[in-house]
Amino acid sequence: MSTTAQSPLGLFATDDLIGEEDKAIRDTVRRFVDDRIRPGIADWYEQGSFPVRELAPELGRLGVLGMHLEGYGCSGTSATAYGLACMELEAGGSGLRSLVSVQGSLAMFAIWKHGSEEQKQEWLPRMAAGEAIGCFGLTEPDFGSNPAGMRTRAKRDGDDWVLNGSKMWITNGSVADVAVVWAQTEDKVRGFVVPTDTPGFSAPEIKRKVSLRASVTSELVLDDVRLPAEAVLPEVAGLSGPLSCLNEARFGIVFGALGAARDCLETAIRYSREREIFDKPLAAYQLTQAKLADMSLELGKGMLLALQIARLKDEGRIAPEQVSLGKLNNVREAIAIARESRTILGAAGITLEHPIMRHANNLESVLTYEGTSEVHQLVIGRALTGEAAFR
Ligand code: TGC
Ligand code: FAD
Repeated sequence: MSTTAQSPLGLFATDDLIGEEDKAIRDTVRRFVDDRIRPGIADWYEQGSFPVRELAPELGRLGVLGMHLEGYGCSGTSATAYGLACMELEAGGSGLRSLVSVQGSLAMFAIWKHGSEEQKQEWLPRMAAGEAIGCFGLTEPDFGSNPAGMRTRAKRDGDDWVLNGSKMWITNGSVADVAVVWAQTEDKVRGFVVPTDTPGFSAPEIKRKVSLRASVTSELVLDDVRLPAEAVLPEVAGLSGPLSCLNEARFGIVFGALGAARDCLETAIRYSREREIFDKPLAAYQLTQAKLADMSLELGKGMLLALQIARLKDEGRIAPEQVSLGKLNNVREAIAIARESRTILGAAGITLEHPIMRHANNLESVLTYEGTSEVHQLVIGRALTGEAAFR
């Protein structure tokens, strides 16, 4: 007997936990992704290109750039709305969510939280509108998980600062107008607002990626980059500066990864109902249903976790290790869902005709950036035991 099919998240009734305003924002972002991203994403992925300059003003008009920040042209939405928007963006592609995360949660947040009033006035309204693109340079070739070891140096020369060093794997680097660069000074790590047309700054693009192909990833080279005294972010010194920004971006990924997973699972369900194997739909076999049931469980549990983390964030009482719980679980489960969904499509699953393999490959980057799974396990381990086991 066949009955009406429900969506995986419909089964969990998670919409009941979301306010009307947040749902309306989510639905608007979903429509944008359907109209503007889905038609082109497979080609962009295949070509290894992403029209960041073209998309940024459209994302600005959509209101998602720095959407959870207050003032300076930002929308000032709830954290929940921001998370839900990330989910819809990543259902289109992790590269799209990355663009929005790096712009809003890393580059804009760094200036919004730690910048001077002049820095905020100069950059935030244009960045919220997508007229200026930002990037965030923390990782270096030899220091990813351990940014405390960074070699990029900022030295005083009179009133000026002079920066030397390099950053690696920087999203939006080659297309950015402004880079927030973290550098070691005589005493502490400080953040610098670097216009990318400053002499000595260059950002060669990293090619031959097989993950996040529809996303710009770059090296940043700082060769005697001279900046005025006002370029430093005045409100923070020490590693807590960049790490505070990572909390924001990691929060978006807690939801974002579920968007990619949902897209894979919905594709697998649709395909299994259409594909006839041994004279009946693939969906009518118990083995298929076991896979679909298990994947739906993980998607729904991930969503409940994400909504709880968003609730804590909206109430202003979220701790970094709680964000780690969500990032670790939801990215890990999203990859598992992508791989299992692919099996349901058989050979058809390996092409760009379907989004699954693209999502699966992208999620490998998502597992690594914004803190690897191992880093998040260690953050949670420290919270549980009181022992820091990073070193
Ligand atoms: P540790 O001694 O633990 O802390 C140093 C200082 O930072 C403070 N802190 C935090 N502050 C805010 N938020 C957090 N999550 C924080 N974690 C630590 C801490 O209180 C301390 O402050 P203070 O005032 O006492 O100095 O630092 P550690 O050197 O032992 O490192 C800890 C560790 C390993 C967890 C940290 O280094 C880490 O998270 N590593 C991973 C690096 C990472 O995630 N990089 C991401 C780069 S950006 C990116 O990937 C963008 S991808 C594009 C996209 O998002 O789409
Ligand atoms: P490593 O730190 O060398 O880690 C290698 C392995 O060792 C990992 O499995 C790791 O978990 C493990 N490991 C590390 N420490 C421990 C330990 N204590 N115990 C056990 N295992 C450990 N960075 C930015 O600053 N800005 C960006 O915009 C940005 N965008 C990115 C975009 C993409 C597509 C990618 C792939 C990366 C991006 N990154 C960015 C960099 C990203 O944050 C780093 O790749 C990440 O932090 C891991 O650093 P790493 O690659 O050097 O790996």
